[in-house]
Order: sequence, then structure tokens, then C-alpha cells
Amino acid sequence: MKKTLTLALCLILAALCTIGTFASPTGKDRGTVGGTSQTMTLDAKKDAGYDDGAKFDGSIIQEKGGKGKSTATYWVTYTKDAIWIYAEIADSTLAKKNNDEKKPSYEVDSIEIMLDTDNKGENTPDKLPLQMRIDSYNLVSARKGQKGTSLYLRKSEGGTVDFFEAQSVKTAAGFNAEYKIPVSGLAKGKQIGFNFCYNDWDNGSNRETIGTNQLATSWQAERYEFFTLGDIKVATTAAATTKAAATTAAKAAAASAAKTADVSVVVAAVATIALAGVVVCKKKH
Ligand SMILES: [Ca+2]
Ligand SMILES: [Ca+2]
Repeated sequence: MKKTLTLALCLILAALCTIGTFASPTGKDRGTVGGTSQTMTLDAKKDAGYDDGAKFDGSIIQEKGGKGKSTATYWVTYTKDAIWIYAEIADSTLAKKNNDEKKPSYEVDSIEIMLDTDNKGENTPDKLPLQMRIDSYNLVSARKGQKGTSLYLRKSEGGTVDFFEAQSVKTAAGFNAEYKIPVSGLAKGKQIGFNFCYNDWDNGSNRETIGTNQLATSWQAERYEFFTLGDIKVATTAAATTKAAATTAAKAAAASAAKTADVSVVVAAVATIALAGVVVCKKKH
């Protein structure tokens, strides 16, 4: 009886430990995002540093009955002081532009990057989650914390969007965009809750939202998935190549200098001999 009771207690303890180990503040773990030590530039072009990070499919259909005409792909990496995100959108109908820039611009073809930088899965007024939108016409709008008093912030009406920068550029397929989002405390092991959405509007009225997450929409931080920051990768290949090139160049320069020196000696010697010859000749005359 005692043994049975002990066994039961052990099983209960084991179950509690298991729950504690696997509980996570938000949804699915989407793996590691490596950092980069390469130079990153905010220009809506994909830097080599993104290959040190991770790639996410942003074409999971979130709208009921969506047909998935557009596609979205995201690359994410980080430097010591910012998260960088690059997006490629394929959308054949970039027809609608926001007529009034003072109105929320989700009713246009636009990307929405949502981050919960402490991954607590909570809506904190005026803080988290961060909602950062850019459309194909390079118009930025944003807000912090769905349940707070924060409003959409738009550069066009003098609003200050001071917690990120973004750029977009149209392409033959649709448009590309890039985000630089300064975040403090970025280091290996930090978890970031995220949800990336694309609002695909057709004919000015029908929206089809696609994203990285089937469950979450924009402000629902409690339903975000998360990634974990990995090591900041050192650009060893590039550094080694540069060092090897420098060594080769130095060796070549040294060999050239030695060769030049040899020639100089020979030239000097010939000149000395020739001069001596002239002197000899002169003497003969
Ligand atoms: Ca770039
Ligand atoms: Ca569209």
C-alpha cells in the first residue's frame, strides 16, 4: 500500500515536472533564428546577412475560404541591437492605394509584422505587441499594444513611428519590404513571439490575409508562435578570404620588389660596366 502511494506520488511529481518543462508562454516553437555580423542596409533588398538567420513561409491562409493567390516569404536575422526582417511578396493585383493616408491602411495591399519581444503572450498597453505595417506604396503605420490607448501612428499625419524603420519597393512580381526593429537585450536564448501577415486586397473590397501562423491575427499575442535567438554568426568565410587575398597580395608585392631589386642590381652593374667601357674607349682615343 505504502509502495503504491509512493509510486502514485512519484507519478504525480513526474507529470508536474513534464508540464513545467514543456509549457510555453505562447504557441508553437518555430526554431532558432541566427544573428549576423555582416553589414545590414535598410533598402528593401536582401542582404547576405539574412542567410545567417531563418526563412519563414508567409503563405498560410488565414482568411476562411481564401484561395491563396498571393505568396509571402520572410527572412529574419538579428544584430546586437536590432531585429531585421526582409519580405518578398508576389501579388499580381497591387491596384489599390490608400485614398486617405490618415485612415488605417490595412485596407490596402500591406505587410503587418507583429512582434511580442518578451514572448509573454500578453497585450501590454502602449508597449506590446508591436504592430508594424508597410504597404506597397511605402506608407508606414503602426501601434503598440492592442488594448491600450495607443492609436495608429502615421508619418503622413505627423505621427511619430519611433520604434522601427521600414522600406518597400515594387517589383515585377509584387513588392519587397525590409524592417529594422531596434530591441534591447538581444542575445542567444531570447524568445520572440511573432506573427507576420500580408493583407492581399483585390478590387478594393476583398481581403485575403495570408501569414506565418494559421491561428493568430495581428494583435492576438497570446496566439503567436515564437522563435529563439541563436548565436551571432561570425563572417569567417569572408574574413578568411580577405586575409588569404591580403597574404597573396603581400607575397606578390614582395616577390615583385625582390625582382625589381634584382633587375636594379643588374642594370646598375651593366651601367657600371658600360661606363667603364666608355672610360676605356675614351682612354683608347
Ligand atoms: Ca537590405
Ligand atoms: Ca492584391
